Amino acid sequence: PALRARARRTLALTSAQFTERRMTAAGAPSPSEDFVPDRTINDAGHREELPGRTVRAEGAPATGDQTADRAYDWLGATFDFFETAFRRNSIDGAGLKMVSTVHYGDKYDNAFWNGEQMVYGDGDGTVFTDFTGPLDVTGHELTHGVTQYTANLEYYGQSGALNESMSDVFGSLIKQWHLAQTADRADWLIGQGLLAPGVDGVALRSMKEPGTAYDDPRLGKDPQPAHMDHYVDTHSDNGGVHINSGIPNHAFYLAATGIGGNAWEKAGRVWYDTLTGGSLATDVGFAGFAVATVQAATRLYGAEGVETKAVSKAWAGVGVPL
Ligand code: ASN
Ligand code: ZN
Repeated sequence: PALRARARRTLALTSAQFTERRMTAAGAPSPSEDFVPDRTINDAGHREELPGRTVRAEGAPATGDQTADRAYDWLGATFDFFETAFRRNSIDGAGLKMVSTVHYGDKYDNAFWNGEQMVYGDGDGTVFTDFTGPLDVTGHELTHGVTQYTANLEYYGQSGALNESMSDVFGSLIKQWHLAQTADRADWLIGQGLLAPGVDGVALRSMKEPGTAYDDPRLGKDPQPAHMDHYVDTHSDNGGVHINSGIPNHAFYLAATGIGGNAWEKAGRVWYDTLTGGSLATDVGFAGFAVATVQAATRLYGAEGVETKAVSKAWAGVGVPL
């Protein structure tokens, strides 16, 4: 634990972040203790049974299985991100144990949050590689947990697409934070490195240019719209949750790049406050969510703040009315 705390100190708040923290948390006692993750990595041994056999508990040495050890490291990075950026203590904000199962199923082509834990397939090796590979995939799945404990966005239609978008937004922010990339330098891809060699594509999704991540006979073409003019009305995929998430994803990209700097500091704070602030209905649509982000930005930066204006402009840019 001592080693771990020291290591995490190297990612301590910048003085600007610290000042902002003190201002936003004025009156509240300044937190004196670090939060500590409690991770468990299980191995399903290529069967579809959960939770599988525990191969690494918190603080235990590396297993030697790159997949299990990556899952452990990416859970740690995601935990550290939520702590550092938003002073959130784990998925539920109250130190929830983080459980993951790796080697789930036979050539299983997905990763998911099942309401209690994260689960990773190995990929079939021809279309997808190991789902523990990209940090933002872990960030995406873990953020489904954060959403479940906060706005609990219903997983259908627009609220479902917002649920998906929250996972992409914070998944991307975790990667940007880990790489110390500003909004203009980030690739804004989700799952870069997950497509196997030979697949015609760069990632699962692009927040910068939704609809351009892949175009391959085995996968089809990336179906994501970047604007309400191209909203996809469908009953499949829970009413297009992984499709229409391109619209709020692109709105976040526009807000973050419009503001500039580190995306997690301002745009990320606005989205985080919106997600966790308790004002959203579980079946909120894009328009209701957009209004809530402008309200959150107004509380943080004022109605005339450049940040608030960038948020409003971002929603206009994807055709969502305020
Ligand atoms: N990887 C997908 C996701 O988290 C799995 C799913 O659709 N349940 O959205
Ligand atoms: Zn998801």
